[in-house]
Amino acid sequence: MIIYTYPGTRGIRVTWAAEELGLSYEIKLINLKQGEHKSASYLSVNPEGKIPAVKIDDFHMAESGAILTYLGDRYAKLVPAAGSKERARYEQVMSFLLTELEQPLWTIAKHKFALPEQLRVPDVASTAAWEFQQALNVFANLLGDYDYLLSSGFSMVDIVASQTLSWATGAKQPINNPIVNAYAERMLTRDALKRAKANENASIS
Ligand SMILES: N[C@@H](CCC(=O)N[C@@H](CS)C(=O)NCC(=O)O)C(=O)O
Repeated sequence: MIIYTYPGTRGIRVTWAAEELGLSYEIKLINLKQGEHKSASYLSVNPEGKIPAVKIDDFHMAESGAILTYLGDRYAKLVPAAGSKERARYEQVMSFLLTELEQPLWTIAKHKFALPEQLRVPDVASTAAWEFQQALNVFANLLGDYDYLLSSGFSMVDIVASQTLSWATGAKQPINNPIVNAYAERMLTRDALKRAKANENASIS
């Protein structure tokens, strides 16, 4: 598998998942800072011009959540069986993470640095910060006082959730719930994530 990624992006979700699954993979660095994600060659990999993407066998795939679910299904690990009750919960949580918890953070980032300057509306930041806190309350209820988001144990949704919580911390959005903070700390100190980060960083030099 080839993983198209850049350190400090959602690409780490895929590299982390590959490490958890014990897959061998090659990292192809797409330098966001130099605009490589909009180059013709990368647009042929992911027409969205976004990171991450993967090449598996003879096809390309984009969208971090979808890639994680696909890999889990393909290797029958870290994703509950299709059609099961646990899979229903998995799908619900994954959609919530990508469309509710992450989106306010992405709005803040887009209007701070990701959009072309003339399209940025800095005033949306306070509304997005409020939306993030609303979603965080929902997240805390979903987690309850369990170790993982699924009763069956660590899964791909824990990767997306904890990477999103770490993004929030980096974006200075407060997380005042000790159970959520302890959960994030446990997930973000997993060995597979350490290896994934080291591999991504090594690919830069
Ligand atoms: N929904 C996509 C979002 C991908 C995305 O926006 N990635 C960012 C980096 S974290 C990116 O490539 N940004 C460049 C841009 O939007 O031009 C996913 O989860 O994979």
